[in-house]
Amino acid sequence: MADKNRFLEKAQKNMPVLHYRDIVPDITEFTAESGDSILLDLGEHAVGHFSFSFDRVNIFVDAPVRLKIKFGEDMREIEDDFSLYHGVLSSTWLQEETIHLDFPQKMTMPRRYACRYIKITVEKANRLIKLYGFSFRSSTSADVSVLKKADTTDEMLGKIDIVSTNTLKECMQTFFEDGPKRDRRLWIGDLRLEALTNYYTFNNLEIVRRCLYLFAAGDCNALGFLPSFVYDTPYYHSGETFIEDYVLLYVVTVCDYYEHTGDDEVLCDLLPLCKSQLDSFRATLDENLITTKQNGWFAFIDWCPGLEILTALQGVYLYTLDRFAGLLEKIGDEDYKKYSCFLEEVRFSCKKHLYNEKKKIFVNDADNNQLSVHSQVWMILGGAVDGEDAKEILLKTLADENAKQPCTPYMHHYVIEAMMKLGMKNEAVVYLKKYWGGMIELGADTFWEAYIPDEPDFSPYNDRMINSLCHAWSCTPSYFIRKYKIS
Ligand code: RAM
Repeated sequence: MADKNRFLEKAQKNMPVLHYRDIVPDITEFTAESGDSILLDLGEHAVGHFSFSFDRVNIFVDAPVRLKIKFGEDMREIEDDFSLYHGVLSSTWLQEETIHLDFPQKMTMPRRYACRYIKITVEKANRLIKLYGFSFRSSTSADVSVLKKADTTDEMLGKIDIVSTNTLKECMQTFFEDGPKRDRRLWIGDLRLEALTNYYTFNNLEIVRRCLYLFAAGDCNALGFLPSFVYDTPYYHSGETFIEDYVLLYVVTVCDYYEHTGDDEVLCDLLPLCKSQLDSFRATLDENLITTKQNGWFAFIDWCPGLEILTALQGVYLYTLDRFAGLLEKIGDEDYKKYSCFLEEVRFSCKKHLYNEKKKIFVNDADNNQLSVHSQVWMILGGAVDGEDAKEILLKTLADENAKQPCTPYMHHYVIEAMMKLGMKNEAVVYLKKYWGGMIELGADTFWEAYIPDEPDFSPYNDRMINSLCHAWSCTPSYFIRKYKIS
């Protein structure tokens, strides 16, 4: 409890400042009667509060006016009929309001929205009315004045970089949100990728520290694992979901932060927690040092339907052990021997139990012999295979129609990370341009939560309408472009 409070205090101390900007659409005034509608285009994706004024034209309003106001991250969302929504997440995320205005007034809508387009329909007005003074007050904790243009002459990469940094900017509020439309909370997997990209763009260190402490203050489950998300609005609440790979990636996020900042105070605060996460994970291993399915919680890896995750999860574990042992060695912590030894043992057992010698690929019984890009990528990142063998495995699986392929920018990030690790910079650039460039071709202002090029209606939640079109984990092209000096 003492630690929890101390961490929450530190999180509070690192509250980032929000920067506000008023965006005024081109249309200034709209005269309307029942049934009329107007479409406002902010010209960019924005997160914030919408306001407008309403008055009579000649005869006084006579009776309350009913407006339907819809906010869309893209035009498809504006055109969608939300009454047909049949997804698994709550329809209350869909951004549409019906409001009644009793008399002429300035209306500032109380809820925050994420949108580029706003459609106002006058559902019922007994007299001619006018709507005017449209304004959208946007917010972000990203300081855009520090952002430098990416050093690239490639037109598509330039566009991708702008859309990536916009995506990150929109998700940077008082903490790193996963998506400003939905779920509007702090998830570990998203945090890691946002923080990485932030180091190379806005470099706001406060927000990273704040997020690390918000998790450190979380309530662990019976096995000692951190929650995989926390809420912080309007007050702090530790999430009830526990995701195995996210627990590990928290440790990686601490390693990334220390690598970037050398901040001993934060490291000293969080080191015991990192050790406990790895130690708790170790308790899930069987006699062959392979992780086992846990009751009541799961691994995420990707939103790929029917994906078997065990090999990939084991790879995330290797990757984390590797990064953590490296960190401990660097700071002279004696425990580094323990984690490095363990890393070697687990790597060895992965090769023995998860690798198929005949097929020369990671396919095994533990994953019902399912072939996936995910397993190969994480085993490569975990160092279970290296060099030419690893390249071959990766390229072969990416080209295999029968293999499970990534469905989200989140997993595509790790494909590129694996390519970079193997020195496949050229392949990585082609891959990045093709995937993220595909969203650009489809008109993306910000990058999406899920995208499968040949399946425009793909949704992890059974209905595309609920997908987030500005999603934190898709912002990493800017990280790759800047870190690897892709020009
Ligand atoms: C969804 C969100 C979030 C992700 C989790 C696993 O709710 O898209 O970004 O981290 O899933």
